[in-house]
Amino acid sequence: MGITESEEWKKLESHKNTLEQENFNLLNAFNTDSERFNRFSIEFEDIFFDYSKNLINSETLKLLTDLARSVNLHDKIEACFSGEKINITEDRAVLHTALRQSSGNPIYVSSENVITKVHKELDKIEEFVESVHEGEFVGSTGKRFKDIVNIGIGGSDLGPSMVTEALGYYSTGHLKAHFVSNVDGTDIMTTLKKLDPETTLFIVSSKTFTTQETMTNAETAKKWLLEKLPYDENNTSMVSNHFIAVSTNVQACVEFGINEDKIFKFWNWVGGRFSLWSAIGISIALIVGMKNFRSLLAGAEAMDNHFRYTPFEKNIPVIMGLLGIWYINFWNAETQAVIPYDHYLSKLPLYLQQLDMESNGKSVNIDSENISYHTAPILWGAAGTNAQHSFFQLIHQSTRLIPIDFISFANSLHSAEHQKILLSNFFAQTEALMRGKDRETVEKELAKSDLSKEEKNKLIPHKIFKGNKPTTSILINKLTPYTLGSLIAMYEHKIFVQGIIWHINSFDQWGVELGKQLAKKILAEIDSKSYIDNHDSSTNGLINKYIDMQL
Ligand code: G6Q
Repeated sequence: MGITESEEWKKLESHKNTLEQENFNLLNAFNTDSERFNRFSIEFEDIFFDYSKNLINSETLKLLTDLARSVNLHDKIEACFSGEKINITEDRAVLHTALRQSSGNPIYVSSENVITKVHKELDKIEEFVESVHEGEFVGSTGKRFKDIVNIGIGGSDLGPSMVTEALGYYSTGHLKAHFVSNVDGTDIMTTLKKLDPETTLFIVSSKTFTTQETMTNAETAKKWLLEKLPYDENNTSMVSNHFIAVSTNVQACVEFGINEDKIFKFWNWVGGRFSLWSAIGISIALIVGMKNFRSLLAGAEAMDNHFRYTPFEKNIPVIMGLLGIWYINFWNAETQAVIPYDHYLSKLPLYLQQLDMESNGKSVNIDSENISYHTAPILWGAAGTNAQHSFFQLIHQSTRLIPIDFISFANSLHSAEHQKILLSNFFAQTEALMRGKDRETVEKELAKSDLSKEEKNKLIPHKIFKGNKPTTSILINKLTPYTLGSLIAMYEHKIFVQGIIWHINSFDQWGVELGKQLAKKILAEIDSKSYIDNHDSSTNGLINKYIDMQL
């Protein structure tokens, strides 16, 4: 029996209909229940999670947690944490949580204790970071590194680039980070222009070390380096002094010219989009130092323990996941917005797009059957308050239902004066989205204007805000490596919860794999320089136009 036929699902459907028939209104819900805020908020360490401005009541929460129990969510969480091969289509364990486990308690995958490997690799990263910071490991001409360039894409780029930016305040000041991901030559060329080869360290980050974009960019960087630096007999020291790699494919790294001791490993039980906690995060460690990197891991570990051991009703990722299910499957919400009111977190929506949509953008369940219900939301967002001056119009006044996560920090890293203004916007928006503005208020506002009655009547509907728009507020004490670690892990687990309820494999990405194969065939055809006729007429026509257009 599929989830949509279950008793728990059906009860939620009829409960949603009841709420709709009763015209459930958030403002009324607050007015008639003085405990609503306390009932629907959770405090975990420095994170305050207020979900009281959502279209729910106590019955909703009960029915949603019943749904979670009906799919044995608790056992599924345990299976994941203990290293069961829950990524069934790739026959892999899913153990990004092991990457931040500080205790030595063993976790076995194919009878190997992964925790020993994780701790050993972390120590190796630490030693390397120190050797760069101390000026022991230097460029081939003996100069200290000033810039690092992470060459990677997708999971080997988005996490490190988001976190490096988010933790910019905590930079040790030794190095400046650059990220090159796109195969569009503009990305690497504009980056190289800013760099001095003598003081640049490239990090080739690729789980497979075969990804077209990454390998193309890495080769271009190597060529640039060899052209710019004084010639060395066999070029060995130049490549090995300026390139390190993070990969599961050691042999390919060696073939590229990277010294084996400068290859940082991770393992196939770490999914790309969950890999920032592994050596893929070496650029983070190089920028903020190992102490801060370990603190990032500790924050994530704290969230792991909260997720694993807290009853569903007080469990932030479980509640987040269930709220998403509620809106997507029962209220037909197509999208989910995430608005960080913190400039450092500007890239968070981009990062979460991959995490959520690549994990749960599926239409076949783990029994290999097609499913009829929607899964991952279309996730989008941008930093507040900038977003208020652009797409908030649609959130306030369009016909769409858009649940939003508002994220902010009580204490600024820079200016308390600015923070007050920022946070007053953060609070005002969720209140306004809930309250709306009724006809009476608009009429009062227009009372003193010179407009005629007819003109006023025409204008009034445009100025009315229906309100009753759901939001969740995540207010955190301060942006630190630790709280950021917790925040990211919180979203990882939210996605896990939803994947379990939807009965899908959140840990494969065949859609992305397809993209990796498709272009290769056409590249070979383009290289042949003759007209193409073996595709559909549009694809043939476009490729041939491109051949004609080449200067
Ligand atoms: C992430 C995806 C994908 C992957 C990139 C890069 O979960 O699998 O985004 O990270 O395609 O792959 P490589 O690290 O193998 O270069």
